[in-house]
Amino acid sequence: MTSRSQELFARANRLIPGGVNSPVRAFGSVGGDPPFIHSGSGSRIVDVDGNEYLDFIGSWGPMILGHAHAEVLDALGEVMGRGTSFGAPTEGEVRLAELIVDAVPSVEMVRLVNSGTEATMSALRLARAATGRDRVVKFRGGYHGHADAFLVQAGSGAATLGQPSSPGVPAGTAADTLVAEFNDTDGIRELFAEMGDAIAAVIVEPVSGNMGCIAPLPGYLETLRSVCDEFGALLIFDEVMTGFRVAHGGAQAVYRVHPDLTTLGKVIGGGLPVGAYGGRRDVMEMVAPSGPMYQAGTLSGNPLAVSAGIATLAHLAEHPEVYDRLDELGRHLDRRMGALVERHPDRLTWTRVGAMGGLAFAPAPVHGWAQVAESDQELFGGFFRDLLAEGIMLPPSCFEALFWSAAHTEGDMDRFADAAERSLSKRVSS
Ligand code: KE4
Repeated sequence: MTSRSQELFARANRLIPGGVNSPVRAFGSVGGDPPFIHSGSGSRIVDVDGNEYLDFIGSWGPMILGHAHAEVLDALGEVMGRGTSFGAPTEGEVRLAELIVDAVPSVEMVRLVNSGTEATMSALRLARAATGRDRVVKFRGGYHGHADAFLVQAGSGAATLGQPSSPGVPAGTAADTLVAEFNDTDGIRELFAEMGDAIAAVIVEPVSGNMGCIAPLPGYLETLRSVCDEFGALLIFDEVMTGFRVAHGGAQAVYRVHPDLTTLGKVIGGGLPVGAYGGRRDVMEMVAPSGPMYQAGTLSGNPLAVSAGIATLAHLAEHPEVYDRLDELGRHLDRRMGALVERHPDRLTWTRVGAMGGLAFAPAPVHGWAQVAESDQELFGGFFRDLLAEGIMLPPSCFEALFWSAAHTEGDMDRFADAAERSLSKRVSS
């Protein structure tokens, strides 16, 4: 019997490349057809055939309060009755900017855009404008959205396609993108010694969430800060994923290293399309119309989108205990995943920072792409399908992180861990 999802996927494939509007959703690296989702509530999503899933994608990070949170829905309802977009400044944009500036330690001024890609693309242009230099350093397996400059040795969906560098990126653009290894302090120092005077910026996910979940080694972020200071480059923390997720102030609050610019997305839109870039006032004032660096957007700061972001960030600001709860759930998962790794030490590694985690199908230690690239993708595919069959939706790629929300429970974590144990005991001879 063809399910409604399969019927929709067949229709979608005739109209939309790969049947999806973002590659990783197509289940390309895990096999099978993706269920089409009809609704979500709390930690659950339901597909168009009525199948319910315990959700660890959380829309790839935004749904930190859980799906269909009442305060977010109420905010949307209150705004949409007054119109959805004006192309003129609105009060909500100011409120969202205040919530971001109040929370993120290094952000003095912020510009709202529509996606994480727009945020990182704009931050890079700003760093180039501020320094008069062209080169940017990113890290193998780092993913910063799909702007040309970043699709060089990228992580996330680009990695699953086995082509971390995309066709269509001009050679000249790729030549200005230098690729280093995450957590390799000697490597970054050597790179700067060789060409530091030509480097406009280093862009880094302070916790790498697009090649699983990889934490910075002690002192690593401080090294990035010091080499940028020594050579006059800007340090950009891409906190699109970690912002408001690993802590209210993001990874920069956890590791106490302040970048010059920060990019944000996901949680700050509460599930609607909002991105942002911000940081030092002297740098941000170069952005048009206050300065010469041009960046614009028809729907930037859209009143409907910012209302969901305001509701989400206001809730997080008013209820700091949410982060204690997210961490409590994470510690519960640490205990269960730790026991799993102990049973299969040569096959698995578990890492968690705040409310994001990653089960790498590679032996510890996993500090960067070199180890992640050795992941057993076939084993992950079977593991993913086993859990899906038990009604647990993981991110459909071994190069992604898991996300949970304040709506998840210890029971949800146990359900995931129990299913993981069953799958691995079936698939891995210990
Ligand atoms: P968007 O353009 O997708 O809003 O944001 C791009 C981006 C930038 N920086 C970081 C650190 C990110 O993780 C992302 C997007 N993350 C992926 C998931 N790993 C989005 C999922 C998808 O591409 O469908």
